[in-house]
Amino acid sequence: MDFPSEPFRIKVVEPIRRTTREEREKLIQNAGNNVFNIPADAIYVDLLTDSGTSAMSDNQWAGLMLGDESYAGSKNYYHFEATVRDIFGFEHIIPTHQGRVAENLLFSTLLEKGQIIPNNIHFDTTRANVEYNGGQALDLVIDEAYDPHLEHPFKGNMDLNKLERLIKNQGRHRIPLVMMTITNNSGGGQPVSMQNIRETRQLLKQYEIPLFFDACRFAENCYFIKEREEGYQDKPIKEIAGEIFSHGDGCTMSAKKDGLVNMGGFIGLNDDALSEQITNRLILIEGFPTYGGMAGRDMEAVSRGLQEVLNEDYLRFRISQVRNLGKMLDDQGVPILKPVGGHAIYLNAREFLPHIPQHQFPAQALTVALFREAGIRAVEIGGLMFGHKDPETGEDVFPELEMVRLAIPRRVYTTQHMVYVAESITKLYKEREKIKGLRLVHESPVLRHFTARLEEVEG
Ligand code: P71
Repeated sequence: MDFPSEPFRIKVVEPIRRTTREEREKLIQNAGNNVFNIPADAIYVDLLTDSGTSAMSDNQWAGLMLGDESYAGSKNYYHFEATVRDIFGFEHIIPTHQGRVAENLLFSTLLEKGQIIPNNIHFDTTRANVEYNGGQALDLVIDEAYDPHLEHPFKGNMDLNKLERLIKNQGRHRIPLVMMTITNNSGGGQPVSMQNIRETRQLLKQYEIPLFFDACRFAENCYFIKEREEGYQDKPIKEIAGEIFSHGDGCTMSAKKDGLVNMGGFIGLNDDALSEQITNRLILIEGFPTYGGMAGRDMEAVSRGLQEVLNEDYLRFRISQVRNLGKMLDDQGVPILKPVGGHAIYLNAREFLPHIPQHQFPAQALTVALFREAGIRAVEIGGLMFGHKDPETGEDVFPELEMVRLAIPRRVYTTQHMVYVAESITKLYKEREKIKGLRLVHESPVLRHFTARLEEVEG
């Protein structure tokens, strides 16, 4: 197994606490069997998200001290703008405090009611921003993405036949832009190939439809291209990134992922008129154009983080750490989504807990068991997150997949932590029939998984 060791050493430590099983029983009881309600300091290994949870480098921390908090024209903005332009190549760089604001600004400015935004798979906040602005968010990823057992090197690819059919049926005026999420988070952190990006670009060019990237995990996507796509083995990551974005008209980015920071984001784009419109709205809802929603020091940390994330030793370690956790689980027969993506492992809860019917939330039951047994926090991506009542029949509708996502924060946990996670899950798998299903006792009308309360079903 390719097991590159950490390309960093530890200068500052943050203690994490082991709780007793008794404590965890009480905590999960009080939390209504919902891990969102557990105080973070009672978690041993927190795999809830890889977003905003990165460890910054000494270089980034040093950058914070150089924060220029001038309202207008902060020197950190110019550094940020130059760095983003250097990597992404876009003419206009509009800072925002996180990704969803970039999406909000883009779609509230450009989308007209009844228009369609295709994507490989929209992330939740992208979909919500499209729909809130009266648009329709369509997922056009290749069919292979929906088979959790199928090994495919670029499961995030856009299905070009579906896209062309859509454009022909709807006409190009109903599609103000096409998005591509790299890597495709909602499909398991799967990469998109350069060939697919190029072909999508060529197709859209014929119809004069702009292409935008949701670039949150762009560096991880570049690493997969380097590893898996013919002709890229000897190219530096930055060059691969440059090629990707040269095919686009713009991007939205949550720097909380591959920006290696705890808060930050931006829009990059080439269209002067659109940039001006977005900037006017930015001033209304986020801030002056040279800071968006960020402090000067935050922009400095993003600039430095974006340079560090291109480092190949870092990316090799990062991608391997996630992959090796997957391998340790797979070797023990634990059912996971394959191939392993860039930022997370997904446990297949239906196969893990075949004795729990879907209406008893097997993925949530597994999430709860993981905390109770090992103090590990994951997130349910299944019936609790996506299930709903059909408005016409009143019947429960459940999603195809019941998954538990273990998202790995960047540069935070050591290999030994990953061994702990793998061993804990393997132990749980061996005793899986002891895990019981759950029943909802409280739910809110929207985004119920954040606040839901559940109880164990007896027997
Ligand atoms: C993740 C997140 C963070 C998250 C956001 C909302 C609910 C639960 C968790 C955020 C993304 C993302 C992609 C592809 C845009 C955003 C929003 N992901 N696009 O996976 O993955 O960025 O959080 O900075 O607003 O845990 P933002």
